Amino acid sequence: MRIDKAEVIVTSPDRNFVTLKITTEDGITGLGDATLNGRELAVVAYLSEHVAPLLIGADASRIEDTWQFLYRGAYWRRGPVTMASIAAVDMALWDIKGKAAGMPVYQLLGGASRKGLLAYGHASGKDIPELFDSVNQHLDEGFRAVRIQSGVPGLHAIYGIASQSDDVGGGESRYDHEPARRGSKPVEEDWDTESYLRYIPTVFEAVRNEFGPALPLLHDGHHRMTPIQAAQLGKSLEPYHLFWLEDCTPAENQEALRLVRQHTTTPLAIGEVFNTIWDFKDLIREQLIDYVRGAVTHMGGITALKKTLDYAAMYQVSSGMHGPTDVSPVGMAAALHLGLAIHNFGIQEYMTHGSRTNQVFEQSFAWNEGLLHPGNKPGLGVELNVDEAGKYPYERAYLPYNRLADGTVHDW
Ligand code: EZ4
Ligand code: CO
Repeated sequence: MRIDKAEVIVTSPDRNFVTLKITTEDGITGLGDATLNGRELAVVAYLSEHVAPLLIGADASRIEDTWQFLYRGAYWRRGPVTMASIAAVDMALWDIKGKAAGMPVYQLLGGASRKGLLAYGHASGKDIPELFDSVNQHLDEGFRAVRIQSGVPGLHAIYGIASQSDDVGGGESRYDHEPARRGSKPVEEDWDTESYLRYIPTVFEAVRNEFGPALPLLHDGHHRMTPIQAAQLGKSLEPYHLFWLEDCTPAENQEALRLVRQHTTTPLAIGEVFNTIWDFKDLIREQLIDYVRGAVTHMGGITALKKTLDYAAMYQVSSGMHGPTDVSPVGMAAALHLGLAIHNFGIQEYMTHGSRTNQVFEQSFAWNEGLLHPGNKPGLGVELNVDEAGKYPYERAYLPYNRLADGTVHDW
C-alpha cells in the first residue's frame, strides 16, 4: 500500500474548500479535508510544499506512524495550519484503510454505538418573529435541536444571523449562516456586549414560551465576553435550560472558564478554534467544560480527536464537533464516522452545504428524523468529482471582524 500521488485540490463551489487526495500504487484513493476558513492557501502551501513530497512512497496503512512523523517530525508543533494539514493526511489514510478493508470507517473505529447522531441546526433572526420562523423551518426539516442566535437592538451586523448575511451579500445559494465573504477585505461588524447581555435572556424566554421546555436549545457566545460577563450570561440563562453555551470567552485564557464555572450551571462547550489535545487537557481534567467543540479537520484528524474524546470520556465530557459550512463534506463525513463509533457522543453541529458543493462532493450520509448517519460505503463515503471541482477556482474570502462603537477592534 505505497502512496503514489498526493494532490491538493482547491475548489470554491459555494465557498473555498481545500482537499487532499492520496492515491496508492494499487489505485485506491483517499480524501482529507484541510479547509481553514479565510487562510486556505496557507494550508495549501504547507501541504503541497512540505507534506506531499514526504508522502510519496510511504506506506498508506501506517496511520498512527504517519501522524507521529508529521507532528513530531516537523519540530514546529501545533497551530491551525499544521494541524489542518495533518488532519487531511490522517482522514485520507483512514478513507484508504476503509476502502482496502471494504468497511465504513466507523466499523474500523469499533462499530456503531448508536442509530445515528443527534444534530443541531442554526436558527436565527434579526428579531423574534424572524427567529420563530427559522426555528419552525428547522423543526419542519426534522431537526430535534436548534442553536438560537438573534439580532440585538442597536447593533447593525452581528455574528450568526442568516437573513443579515444575505443583506451583506455573497453567492446566490442560501446558507443557514455563512460568515466568510468573498472579496479583498473582511466585512466589519459591530458589537456591544452590554446590549447583548441585556437582550439575549429575553430572546430565550420568548423561545421557551413558544416552543416549550423540551426542545434542546444551544447558543454561541463567539468568544466575545469577559469571564465575569460570561458568568452573568450563564446565570441569566439558567431558567431556560440550555443544552450548551458555546465559546463564552476567548479561550486562550483558560483560567477564565474556572471563574465562569464557579458561577453558573449552564453547560459549557468550547474549542472550535483549538487544534490539539493540549488545548483541551486542563479544561477537561478540571471539569470546566461539558462539550469538546473540536472538528476533525482542525484537531489533526480522526486519530487525534479520538484520543481527545477518549480522555474527555473519563471526565463525563462529551463530543460536540464543530460542523459549519467551512468544514467540507469530507470533514463532516469524518465527524460522522467518529461520532457514530465513540461512546461519549454529545451532539453534532450540522449546517447544510449548498447545492454546488453537493455536486462537487458526492456524499453518502443519511438524514433521518433529526439524526445523521455516515452511510455504509467503504471508507469515508465521499468522492470528489474532479470535473465539477475544476469549474470553481479559488476566490479570496475573509471572515468578518468586529469593532466597538468607539472604533476598538473586538474579538469576533
Ligand atoms: O464562526 O465556522 O459554531 N460555529 C461557529 C462558526 C464559525 C466559523 C468560522 O470559520 O462559530 O460559524
Ligand atoms: Co461557534
